[in-house]
Amino acid sequence: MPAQRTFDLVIAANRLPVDAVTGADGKITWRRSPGGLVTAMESVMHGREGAWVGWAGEPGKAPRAFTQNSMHLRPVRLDQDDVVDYYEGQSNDCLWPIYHDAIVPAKFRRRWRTAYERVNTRFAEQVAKVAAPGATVWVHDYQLQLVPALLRKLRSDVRIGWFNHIPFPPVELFMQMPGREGILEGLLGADFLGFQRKPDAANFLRACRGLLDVTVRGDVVHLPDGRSVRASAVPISVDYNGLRELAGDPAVQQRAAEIREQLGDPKHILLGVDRLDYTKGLRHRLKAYGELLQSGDLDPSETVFVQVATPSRERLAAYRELRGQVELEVGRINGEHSPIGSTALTYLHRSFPRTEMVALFAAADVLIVTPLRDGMNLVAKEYVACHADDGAIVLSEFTGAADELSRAYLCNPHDIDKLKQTILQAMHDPPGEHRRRMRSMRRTVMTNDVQHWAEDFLTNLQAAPHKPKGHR
Ligand code: ADQ
Repeated sequence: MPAQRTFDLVIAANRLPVDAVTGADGKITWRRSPGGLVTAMESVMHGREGAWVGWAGEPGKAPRAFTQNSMHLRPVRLDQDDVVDYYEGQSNDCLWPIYHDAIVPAKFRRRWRTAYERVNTRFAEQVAKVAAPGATVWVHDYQLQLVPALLRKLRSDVRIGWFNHIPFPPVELFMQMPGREGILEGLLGADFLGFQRKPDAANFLRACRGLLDVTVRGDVVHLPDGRSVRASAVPISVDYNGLRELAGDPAVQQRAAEIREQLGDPKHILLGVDRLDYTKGLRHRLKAYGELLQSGDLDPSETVFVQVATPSRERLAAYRELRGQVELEVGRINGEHSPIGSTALTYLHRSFPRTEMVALFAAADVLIVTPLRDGMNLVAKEYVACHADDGAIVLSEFTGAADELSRAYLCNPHDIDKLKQTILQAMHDPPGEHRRRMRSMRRTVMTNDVQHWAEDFLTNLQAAPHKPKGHR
């Protein structure tokens, strides 16, 4: 048997960065998934031997390992039971709601926890096989919180970092979770833990102090075995240059003009882009828009609202229910307010190619982002990258993005009256005000782009448990 190839940098994430495409002849090829994470990883992989360990997206036997764009991709097997219990159950019906303020109640099942441990062990074993001596391992997100400690047991020589793409909950909520200490201990197998916002890191440190026999000093957890783990904020961002280039492409600009025309050349285009998830505040947004039409503050012959709602987790009851509620409300708004021959609200429940998304961003006058809780929200940063001096963002205070994009029109989506006022202000402020706000936000996204984020994370990981020199 040939010796196993090993790599200096290993990424572990629930999903591989590629999607399987079955051709007419039944042959499977792999297409790079769109999105910032893949771009960021490509930039840090540059000139390094890198591997990515993750699920290929279909239950059953895992495809063989393969290389794509000089990255070694190693699929992890998930059986149907694993998909139901580890992925849909523990990850998305327990951890996801607890980590998002319990907007819907979390469910706790012992079977799900067992599956979570089983699948995390499988990930750790695969990483241990492909990591070179002394390799850097970067584990992603809430699905893999046990991997750091499991991996450390197998490979004490590697340097382990973990990044949480979603919020980390306040300790009062975190405490509800059966097996809560196990999660903290799992994470503390890492050398460095990265969070989207400072309050997320603070919540994690508080949970460690309250629930474990450890000492916490500043942002470092000191363990009884002498190891120390640092937890800090490293906010994720978008591929600013890539998006700018696309937005400047004449074909994309032409498409943006076409979109405006197809929408009837309205005075104002409002846009929402979200996964259809209860954390994103879609119902609050639709309520505000419906009331603005009802009161006559918005005229549907002058204003249209485009809501892109990407299908998401449709096997879970909470998501099916939300879809029903949203679609009922869309129908009601259009039934009551659409002029003959056009719609007050264009609802698009599907995925779009990157170029179409950029054209939509470019065409929209106001982006409306109203999550009740969101780790970061990349859509807001993407919109900034796609606009030169025009445009405006209504942005929920409960997103990670609000920390950096403080010149957006910030709002509390629970306060429908204020949300309505904020939408109107964002629409009607003079161009000079839009320009000042967008310029300031553009500078922020340009300097803190996704490549910067990835480098920042790895610098923190190398220096841990110390702060890198000259670091904030
Ligand atoms: P998400 O909850 O998925 O991410 P977000 O950050 O907004 O949320 O990213 C969504 C991405 O999907 C964006 O790049 C967007 O352009 C794209 N997208 C959305 N709808 C689409 C459609 N219909 N067609 C094509 N593309 C579409 C999680 C956390 C966030 C955190 C990110 C990254 O919940 O808080 O910002 O990870 O860490």
